[in-house]
Order: sequence, then structure tokens, then C-alpha cells
Amino acid sequence: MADSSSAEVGFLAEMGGILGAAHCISDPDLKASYELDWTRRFGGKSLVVLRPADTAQVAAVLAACNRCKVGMVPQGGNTGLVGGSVPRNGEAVLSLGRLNKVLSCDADLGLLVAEAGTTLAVAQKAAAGVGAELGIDIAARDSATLGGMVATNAGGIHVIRHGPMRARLAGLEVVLADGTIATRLSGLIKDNVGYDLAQIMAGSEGTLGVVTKVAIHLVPLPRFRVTALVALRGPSQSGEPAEAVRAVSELAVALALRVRRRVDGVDAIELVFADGMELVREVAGLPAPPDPGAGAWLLVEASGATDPTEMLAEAVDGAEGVSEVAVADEAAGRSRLWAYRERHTEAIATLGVPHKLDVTLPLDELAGFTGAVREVVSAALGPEAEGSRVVLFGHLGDGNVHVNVIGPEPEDHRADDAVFNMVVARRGSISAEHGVGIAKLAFVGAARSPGDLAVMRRIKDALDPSGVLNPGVLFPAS
Ligand code: 2HG
Ligand code: ZN
Repeated sequence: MADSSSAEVGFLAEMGGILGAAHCISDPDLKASYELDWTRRFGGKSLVVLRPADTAQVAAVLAACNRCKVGMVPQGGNTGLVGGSVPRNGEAVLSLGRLNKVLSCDADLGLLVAEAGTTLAVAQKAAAGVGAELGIDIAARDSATLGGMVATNAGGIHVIRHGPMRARLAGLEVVLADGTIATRLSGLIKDNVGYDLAQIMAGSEGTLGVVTKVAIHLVPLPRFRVTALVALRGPSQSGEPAEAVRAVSELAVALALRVRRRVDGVDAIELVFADGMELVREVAGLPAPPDPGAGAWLLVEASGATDPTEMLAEAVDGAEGVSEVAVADEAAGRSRLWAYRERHTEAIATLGVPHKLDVTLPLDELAGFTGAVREVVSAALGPEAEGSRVVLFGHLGDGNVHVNVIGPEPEDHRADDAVFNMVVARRGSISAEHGVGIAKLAFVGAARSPGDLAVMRRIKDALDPSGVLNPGVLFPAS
């Protein structure tokens, strides 16, 4: 904004006029929860937190921001992990929390339409009510919102079956920087008239527009669903730690490929290691998993119109390294098995402020990566590596590893840079499913070609010429 305080006073008065004073939050105590991200690594002061009730209010707010050159950070459930949904430099926060209604949910049309601030869990419940599901699921389902999931192109546990959020997206309504409202909510699968608005917005991290409504393709609820937690013991489990992790990861990759080849309807293939398992059990008070002394566990889930249990058992039995298996085919038992995997994030948070390095590796590089990553982090941190910790887990089926480094100060990038360089060298992606935010800005140039970057820049400049939408995210602040 033009930095005179009278301009600021005028802007805030205009916001009060649009939203009502109760929904323009200026009290520092009330703003605090919007100003810090979930990890406590990223955050800053905001000018004001704005809570519109509908699309028209979002449009009026954005038009005013554009006119007054006020930077705007859109925020859904504030579950982002890369600093993209919290203020950094006195921007206004636009919270979509009040846009939280499911507008329609029709199994025959195969379509759910909801406001962008609807949580994933609420949308999932609506879908289940008509015998369907969304084909996307993430551990933060109770807080993460559909709009935020579009903005980050969220992935999660069912990507190997149904793709990430952009593949589930049937359309959206979005407000552009100048307040223009663009709508594409028909949900038709064949609808080729020009550019695909929804796909341009998916993964744009709030830099091109503010999503206000989302349409998602539904899939039928399967009749059968089975989950197996498979314990794996590597050949050199008591040897050199890096070698033990590499060896057990190799077994996990081999088993994942075998399951993919032999089992129909695989929804999820997830990986956890012994140190993460121990931490989760301790923090969450969980009972012993199958083979408590294993080096890693693969969590496999499959579903369909026929019972996949036998197929899954045949794929797992006799596979190299399998030491014990627990199986569940009803909801309570399945969530007991999922807890070992899904409670990693909260368990890690008890160790300190984590550096969350969300990366993808080609499957033929994954075991080499997991084996070597701790040594690479140690080398980057030097003597300060003492007292730091690296916890790995992830969505093995699609090569997505969550590298959590605890120890370095929030602004210390040495471990991050070392891991991202390693990922680039191994033909992976530095941003798998959490987005770039501000955490990975320095690596965007290494991850995209100059031509690719030029297209991104031109789209940004065309849709947000004043640069008010999520400034500093995805593109370095100018
Ligand atoms: C998950 O897979 C989320 O549970 C969070 O993507 C990952 O905490 C993390 O590093
Ligand atoms: Zn994840």
C-alpha cells in the first residue's frame, strides 16, 4: 500500500464497510492464529485479517486491494507447510473460513460443489452420504479446506489411484486480482471451449486468484476395502544405519511394485521407518505394530466391488523381507493401522520446529536417497548436526518422501538446500504435494526450464499485474 497511514486508515474503513467490523480483525491477539503456520517455522505480522462471507465480498475486497496496492494472502485451514498461507510482510490475510457450505452433492452426476473454505472432512461426509467419495484424502482432513487443496494441488494417500487434487477437479469459481469473478462449475467431463480455468488455478498457490467454489468429481464408495500393515526386515538391520535404511527401503520398493502388479484397486502404499514408528508410538501411546523390531512398514490399502483381501495376501506372502502382517477390513481396525502412519506429523512436532522437505524421487532412486539423506544433512550442518534429527516417511507408491529435519533454526537453510540438491541430482522433484510457498523459492529455477518459468511469469503478470496476490510466493518478491 501507499505507505501513508491515512491510506491505511482509508483502506481499513473500506474493508469495515464491505465486511462489517466484526469480520475485519485488527486485534493482535485475535490475529495471531492467522499469522503463524502449523509448523511454527513461517509467519509474520498482518495488516488485518479479513473474513468475507461470500464470493461478492471476496470480489469487493480484492478490487480494493488491487486499487490500494495492498498485498493479500489467501488462507484456508492454515495447514500449509511451506509458508504460503501466512503473512510475511504486513499483507492482509483473506480467510476463506466462512465460505464453508457444501452446495450440492450428486452421486448420479458424480459431482460435489462446495464453497472453498469447506474442510475436506465435511466434503467427505457429504459424499459418503450419497454413497460416494472424493478420491482424495489427506491426514489434515479436519482442517484443510478444498480451496487450499486446489491452490496447492494437494496430493495425499490416494494419489496412486485417483491422482492429485487437479485430477479430482471438475471446475471452480475464482476471483481475480481486480475483483473479476470467473466461473466454470458445470462439471462436464467433455467441455472444450478454450483454456482450462481450473487447471490454471490448480497449484498456483494463491498467486493468480482466490478460489471461492470448487467442483470435485466423485467416485462410488467401494463395497470392500482392506488395509494391511506389512513389517519388513532388511538383511543388514543391525549393521551401518545408512546401509540398513537403504536395504529396507529397497525391500519396500520391491514390495510396492509387486503389489501394484498383482493387486487390483490399490488405493495407497505408504512407508514408515523404525525410528518414526517408535516416536509415533511414544507420543500417541499406540500398541505394538506387527514385528515391533522391523526396520520399516509398508501400509497397503486396496478396495473394489469384490474383496481384494486374497489378492493382497497372495502378493504379500512370500515377498522378500516380510516378517509379519496385520490386516483389517472394517473402519475401526483400518484406522488403527493408519494411525501409525498418519500420526507422524503431530509426533514430529513434539521434537521442535521441523523443516518439512516434501520431495518426490523416481522409484529407482528412492532407496539410495533414503539411505544417504541423513549423512547429507549431517555434512551440511557440520558440528551442529549433533542434536538434530531426521525423520523420514511418505507415500511410497508415488515416490513421495517427507523428509523432516529437526534441529536447525527456522531460517537456517543449509539442510534444506543439501536435500533439495540431492533430489535434483537424482531426477526428483523438490515440491511433491505441499507446494513451493516461500520455503523453496531458491530452487524453482533448478526445477523448471527458462521457457517454463517465462510462461509462469507471463501468466502471473497478465492475471495479477499489480502483484497483490500472495506476493513473494512462487516468485521471489519484486
Ligand atoms: C502427510 O503425508 C502430510 O501426512 C504431512 O503430507 C507430511 O508432516 C509431513 O511432513
Ligand atoms: Zn503427505
